Amino acid sequence: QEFPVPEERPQFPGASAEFADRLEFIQPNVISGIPVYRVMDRQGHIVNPAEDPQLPKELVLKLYKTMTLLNTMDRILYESQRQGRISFYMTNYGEEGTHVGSAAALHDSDLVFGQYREAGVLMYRGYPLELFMAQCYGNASDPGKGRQMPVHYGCRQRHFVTISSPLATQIPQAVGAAYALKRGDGSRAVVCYFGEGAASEGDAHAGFNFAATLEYPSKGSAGSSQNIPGSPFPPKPPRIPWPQLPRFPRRIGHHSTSDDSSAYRSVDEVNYWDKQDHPISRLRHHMLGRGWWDDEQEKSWRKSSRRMVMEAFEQAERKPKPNPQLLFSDVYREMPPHLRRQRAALERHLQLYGEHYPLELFEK
Ligand SMILES: Cc1ncc(C[n+]2csc(CCOP(=O)(O)OP(=O)(O)O)c2C)c(N)n1
Repeated sequence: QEFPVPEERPQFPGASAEFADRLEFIQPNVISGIPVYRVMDRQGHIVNPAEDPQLPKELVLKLYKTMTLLNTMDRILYESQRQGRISFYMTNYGEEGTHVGSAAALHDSDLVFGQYREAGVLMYRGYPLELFMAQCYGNASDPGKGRQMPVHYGCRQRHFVTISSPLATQIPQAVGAAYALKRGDGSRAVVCYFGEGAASEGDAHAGFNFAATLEYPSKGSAGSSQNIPGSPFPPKPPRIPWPQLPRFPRRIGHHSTSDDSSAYRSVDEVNYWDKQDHPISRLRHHMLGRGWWDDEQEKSWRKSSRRMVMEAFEQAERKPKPNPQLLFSDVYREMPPHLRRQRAALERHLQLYGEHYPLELFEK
């Protein structure tokens, strides 16, 4: 590809890769690095008109609003953790585009298996800010009743399987679910997200093998400090078998609130992605260029989205925590004797020593 200005050349600090403006299968022995497919340049222009998906304005606005809302929610919740209001948090910075882009390619009934950094997919499906916040605060409105770490969202109605911490377990699970769906009427697809770190787990290889040998329509999406979407999923109609699709966003935030990523990657690299090639700014340029957005709308959306996030945040802070007895429910249909004993022991303990705990903050 020719570049009119040097700044437009591919700049992937720490890696060499060319841009490609067509999607095609590659032979690993004939190329030096995997080219990066892109439709839009940094200024928001469509590079090859033949590849323009011609998305309608309403959809583009929804993509943009979801990405920026996610960004705002991340900032508030990250700060909440730093202030000791919640125990832990993981931001989605830099990966917003892959979340909404992949979510928009799916049917809302397609099943999602995430890693832990895909809140944008759930947000795109309309998961309310109040429930994101309730989960992170582990309050009485949290559907998981406070029994999971923050960011371990799940929503049955939105077909988003609850996040589990052990890396890569979602991969064989997603493949198993895809097999079940294939044996059914085949009308739904499964998408599975994982990071390149998770892809080193044995579970990932087991999952890939089953997906390949049982011939699922499957798409893989790994996300990370270098992300690849990987998942059993075909895109919206017509459904085409789509194997692993690597995507290359950059995780701009630290891995989690327990991490300082400057210990293992350069700050310059992260700044480059944040300041020069951010998916949000690229889409904003595109919308401005099309006359679909202006500075006034940007200002008012920033203000109103921040207000929405702050309202949900204040509401989550005010809510009590779930009743501690709920700690023991929902794992088994019938509570086994050892859990009954533990629950009774907790009750006795709180009767005797309850004054030493902030029980007034919990639901009775
Ligand atoms: C089986 C297992 N080992 C280790 C961990 C601790 N751990 C949590 S996230 C993580 C890094 C995963 O990296 P990657 O998949 O690239 O995703 P990223 O967080 O960079 O987006 C590790 C080692 C874990 N959760 N599970």
